[in-house]
Amino acid sequence: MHLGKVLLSFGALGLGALASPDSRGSGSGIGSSHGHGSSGDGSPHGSDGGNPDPIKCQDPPLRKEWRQLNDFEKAEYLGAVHCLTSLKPISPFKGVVNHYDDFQATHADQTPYIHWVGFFILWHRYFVATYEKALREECQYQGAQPYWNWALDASKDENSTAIFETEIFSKTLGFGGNGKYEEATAEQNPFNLTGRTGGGCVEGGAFAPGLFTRNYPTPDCVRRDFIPWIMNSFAQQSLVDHVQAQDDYTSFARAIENIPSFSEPNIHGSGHFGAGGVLGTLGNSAQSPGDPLFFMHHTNLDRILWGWQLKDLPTRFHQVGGPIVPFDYGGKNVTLDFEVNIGTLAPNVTLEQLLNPQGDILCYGYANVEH
Ligand SMILES: [Cu+2]
Repeated sequence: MHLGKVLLSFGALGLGALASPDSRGSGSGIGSSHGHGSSGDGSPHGSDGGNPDPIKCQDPPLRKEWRQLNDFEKAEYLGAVHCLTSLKPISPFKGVVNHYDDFQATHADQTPYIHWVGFFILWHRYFVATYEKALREECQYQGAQPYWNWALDASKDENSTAIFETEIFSKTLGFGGNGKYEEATAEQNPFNLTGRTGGGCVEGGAFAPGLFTRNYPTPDCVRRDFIPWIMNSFAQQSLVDHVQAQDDYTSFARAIENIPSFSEPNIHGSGHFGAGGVLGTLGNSAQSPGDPLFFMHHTNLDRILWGWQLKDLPTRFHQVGGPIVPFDYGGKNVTLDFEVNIGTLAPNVTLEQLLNPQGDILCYGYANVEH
């Protein structure tokens, strides 16, 4: 409960320190595009004349690595996530209590269709951007969605636990650490993963029991189940480099997910199974957004996509591929006009619209794609 007070006072400070008459970048961006056809929406420089087609994305928030944020910014972010849990739900799923739950339930609802498909990474780009928009527009968060670049922490020594000592897992101004060890049944651990160290409720941090509850599908704490060998081996920079060395979107999209097995590393699995393990929230493919760390992990994957796009923007603003149906690599491929939906969270958009983080739909950037 004390954390709430600290966050609140940081928040109050923020209004005075950060709000200025022209700091309304949040007014443009993905929100302003929802009123298709309405003109003059949200442009802070609407009357400068002469430009019949004003740029929609003004002052995009710039995403930073978690440890690039100062304590004030960290508290603002964690406070804004808490704020989402105080807002009414907008999705139709039974069990959702607040707006944070909407994100988890929407992901759970679509889990069978949005992984190991060509639009996996762009669906998640839209999902994270919509979460960022909610933080900014509904919770007065002034910053951008941060990310966790786990490659900075991955050790060559598989069994090292140093990665779990990194700042993001801080028990004071962070996401908290591991859960207490709990046995997993064979049914809970179908891949027979070894090296589990947790499984209980997250200890400390902003999302510990008493501070934060996930409600969907049934109320539970955020659970963590750190597995050092997965975290270290799946989060290596060499794997990121391999994914970013792919020549086209289709092979990029396939490389970032690799195969649904633990016999080969995949960077998407690093945060999910390194921090979520078997019993942790992040390790549950459907319910993983129930741990707020999900958004730090997926924003890093999005940064990796953006870094890859930057190597050839003229092509990579207009290229998609990969299966429509999971694993159907010989079947029908997605095209630029393929529509994705994130339920009631935001309107349907095409993959082409999602290729540009600063286009008609999305509005964000990265302060530094290298880190
Ligand atoms: Cu997902």
